[in-house]
Amino acid sequence: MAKFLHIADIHLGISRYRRFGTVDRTRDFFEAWSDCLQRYALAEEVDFVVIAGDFFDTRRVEPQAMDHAMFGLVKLKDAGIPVIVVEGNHDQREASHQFSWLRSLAKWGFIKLLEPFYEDDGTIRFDPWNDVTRKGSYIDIDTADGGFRIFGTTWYGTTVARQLPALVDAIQKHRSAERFSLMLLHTDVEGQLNRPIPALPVAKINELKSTVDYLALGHTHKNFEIDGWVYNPGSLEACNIDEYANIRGAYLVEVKDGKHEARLMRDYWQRPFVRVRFEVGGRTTPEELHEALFAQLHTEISSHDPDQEANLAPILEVTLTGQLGFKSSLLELNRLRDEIKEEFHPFLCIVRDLTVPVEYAVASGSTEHHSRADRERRVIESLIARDTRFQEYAGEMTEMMLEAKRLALAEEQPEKIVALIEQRLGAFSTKAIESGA
Ligand SMILES: [Mn+2]
Repeated sequence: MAKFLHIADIHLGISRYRRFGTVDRTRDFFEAWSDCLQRYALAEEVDFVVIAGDFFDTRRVEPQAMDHAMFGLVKLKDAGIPVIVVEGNHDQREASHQFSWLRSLAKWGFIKLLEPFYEDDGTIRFDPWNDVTRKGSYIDIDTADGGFRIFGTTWYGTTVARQLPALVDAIQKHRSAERFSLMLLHTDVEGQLNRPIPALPVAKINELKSTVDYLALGHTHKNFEIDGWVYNPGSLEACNIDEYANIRGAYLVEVKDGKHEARLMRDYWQRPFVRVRFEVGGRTTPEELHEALFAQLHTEISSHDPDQEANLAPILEVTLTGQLGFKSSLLELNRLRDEIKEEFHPFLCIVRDLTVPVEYAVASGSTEHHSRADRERRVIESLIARDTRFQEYAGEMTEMMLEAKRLALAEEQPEKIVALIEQRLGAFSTKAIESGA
């Protein structure tokens, strides 16, 4: 029986803006990567490891992130376990550059970076791995229990559906009936997301089915599996708070007589996460709220002993909901957070305020008759309308803010979001000038 490990979205060197505020979580991503390898690659003595994109969080890799990467790659090399990698959107080389850290790691013999090549007329070409140039689009791995042929791709973004037929053609030319075939692809898949961005339709993926035995996906930071041949493990660690709710892990895959069995392994180190919801309703003073909140925290969570291992300290997220019984300016969130930290010693404390201030009670109205999106729109619009400078454009500005939020959720570049806001604000001020305001 042959065995391999399929991981994706390791995000080593996670960049500052995703580090949960002031706390540096870079090391957490290293711990997850290192522990996962120890348990499921080295201890399991797999024949190879595949990484389906986003090994690094950024294409400009920081020294610390490279150090973290090499710690694992050296161990795998010493154990004779090949590592096959494709680029993701986070670590893709710049189009105008010949060099990338992934290419360098391939050149130095620590990974096999697979990528398609292109003829002068734009036709896609799959070349076999060349051990001298250390380049290739597909590679053969032979194990005591049969051979594998692994095909690599690159990040296509929203053009993936259009690129797929050419990829299918190119791969079909190199299919080997005797070998178990794997393809590595970094893409979102339709129906697996809860955000409105373009993704690859399942019908398109099925065009690969006759050529590929195991489609190893990356990109979506939650686990899913389609029809017993398409697998997405999810990110190894949570890149943001919302990902804690997702099931994520690493696939340990066994192959025998052309049949495979993939198991999602989740029992490796990850930063513990604790979520508490507190309903503020009815408390008419900050002191009352404080007392009730701490009473609830004491029943729901235990304090982390600061002398104990730091790796066990959780991220603690406290969400305040409901209608505030006093002015929102009296709710001192930073002080609340500091006091929770003092008392419970979490690794990081996040206080989310979803309360409706007493002075805006009208805006939310009878909440149960409206969808969440509806309420959000109404609350934002009424907040904007309170400022007489923007009153007239409250509707348009609300749309702009919701659009900016949507782009942020789709992980668009901050520059793009700023450009959108500038452009829309420009349109408002032009209108304001025309109307003599
Ligand atoms: Mn990713």
